[in-house]
Amino acid sequence: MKNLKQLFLILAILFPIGTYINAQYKAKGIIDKTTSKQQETPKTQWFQNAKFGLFIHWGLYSILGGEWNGKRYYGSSEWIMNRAKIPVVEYSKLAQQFNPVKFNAAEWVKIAKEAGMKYIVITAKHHDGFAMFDSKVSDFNIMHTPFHRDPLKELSVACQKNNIKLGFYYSQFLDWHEPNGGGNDWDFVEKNKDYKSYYQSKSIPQIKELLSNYGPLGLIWFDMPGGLSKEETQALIDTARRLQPNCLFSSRVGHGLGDFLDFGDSEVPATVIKEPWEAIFTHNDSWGYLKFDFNFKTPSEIIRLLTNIVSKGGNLMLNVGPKADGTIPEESIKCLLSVGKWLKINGKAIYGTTYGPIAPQPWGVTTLKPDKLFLHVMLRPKNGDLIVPGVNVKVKKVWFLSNMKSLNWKQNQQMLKVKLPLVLPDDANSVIVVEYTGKISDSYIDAPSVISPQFNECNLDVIKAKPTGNTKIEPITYSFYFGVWKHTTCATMMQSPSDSLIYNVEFAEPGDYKIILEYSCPIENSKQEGLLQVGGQKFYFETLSTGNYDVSRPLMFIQQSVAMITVRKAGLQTIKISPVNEGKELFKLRRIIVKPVEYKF
Ligand code: H79
Repeated sequence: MKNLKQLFLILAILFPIGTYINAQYKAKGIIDKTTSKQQETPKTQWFQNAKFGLFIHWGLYSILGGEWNGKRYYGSSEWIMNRAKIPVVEYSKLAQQFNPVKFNAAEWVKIAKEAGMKYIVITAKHHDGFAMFDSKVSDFNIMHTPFHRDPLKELSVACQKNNIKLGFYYSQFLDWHEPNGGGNDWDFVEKNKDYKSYYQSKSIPQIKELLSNYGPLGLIWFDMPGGLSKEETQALIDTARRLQPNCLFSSRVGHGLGDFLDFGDSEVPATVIKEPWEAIFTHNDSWGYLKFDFNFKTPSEIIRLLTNIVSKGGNLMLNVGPKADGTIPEESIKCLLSVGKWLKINGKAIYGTTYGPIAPQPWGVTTLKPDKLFLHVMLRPKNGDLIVPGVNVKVKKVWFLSNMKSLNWKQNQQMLKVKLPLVLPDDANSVIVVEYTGKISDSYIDAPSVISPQFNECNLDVIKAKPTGNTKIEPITYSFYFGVWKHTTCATMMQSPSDSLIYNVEFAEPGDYKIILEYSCPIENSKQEGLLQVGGQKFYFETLSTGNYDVSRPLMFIQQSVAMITVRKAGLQTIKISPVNEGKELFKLRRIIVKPVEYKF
């Protein structure tokens, strides 16, 4: 029963997202919805230009930091009440301890601003039901703590002063504190619950308070829909719109409604998306403060994550989990400020741009403004020749954004070659500006992946391949720690020799290359035979097991080297993968890695 309920919840949140992406992948391999929505709804304009926001998970769970009765709960710390099945009476007592005396709204906003973030979204009420604001609807709120201040009010003042948009996270259905709220089956009996009455008596009135008492809001970040029909959800949105017509609502309001798309937690869709969207990531693994979670991303990782998201047309909202004393973990502050330093220099290539019109290259990705193409160089080709295909406009000038230094370049039809210096200005991402005249088209966005010996390895994500037979290319979600989701896109369902995956690739230079498959394969599917074909050569291999996965065990990947080839002529080539025999799913293939092999004779 418990497992069933878990499954239901997972499906509730993941299915609509998965189906949405799948349908789009099938359509074209790229998500290409009309851009007219942007013109019809210019109220999303600020959001689409903003690119980088700060997410803050802060609540009573921050006091526990993942520890209850001496036990450490690894995973998302804001779920501790659910995980440890803490009774409402016990959990409510935490309110008597909540006193974040070091909280300083101006300081938080200053950090966000210096990080180059344009909006802040903070948890007004998470699933534990505790309101982090002055609520007349329920006493289970921050005014009934020793702190006795409204941090959301203080943040709204600081944000307005600093021209930062403010948004509130509000969990509209789950509420472990309330007999009629979703999710708490350890204090309350599920079948006795009246979700509608919960919406009427707490959820909707609190949303109204948030929209009425904190000045103009950028957005409400709804999470975990449930309990309402499409019509009822629309009615909720209409009510909210009457209070603040310009406030945006996240797609997790449910039923495909909302003003911008959010995918899964920590998910970046595999392709460009042309309508407003946002990826949410947390700085370490947990959303709320977790004492023993030190898996913080480095500034360089954040810069690259942000760049990749922006090159697909989206925003990154990066989360931090402040402690119960009101301070943001030092690791997060240092990282945010470093990213901000990079953005101060390179922000022109991020803010106000649109998705990159050129297929991702081994060196990096692109973003675009009407007269400028930005090359985000994350890896330097060994010979210093940066090759940019698909430049179907007239190039005027090429220079480094960081130091304005002009670069030597040549354009041969649609191929631009830029000569790079020996050392790039920035290890994480050196931005090159290509000034052009004309109108660049994105005809090269789906171009074949380039394999070049100028890079130690070239990644061929499966999204770039064509599935045949029953092969599917689909996003896969799995759990890392409890409540910590990971997402990837894999080729699946390859069960017979006619289910194949075909890559069109372009070898930039002749040479020798090693081909590696990165895949996941449960024990019972392992030891099946697969075949990789390239340039008329056949390479057989047997699959290895990476273990089974489920809601509590992560999907693991292995890299298996299966082929060694000699490419005699630069140009297009196909790589085909298929099962040798009829059987179970061969594997879940995430990508092919091609490594140049250098022989010294
Ligand atoms: O606020 C953060 C998370 O707490 C929240 N979204 C981000 C921004 C979130 N709430 N729920 N979920 C994400 C997805 C929950 C999935 C579940 Fe489960 C699957 C709930 C029950 C089954 C994870 C796995 C939690 C318990 C088992």
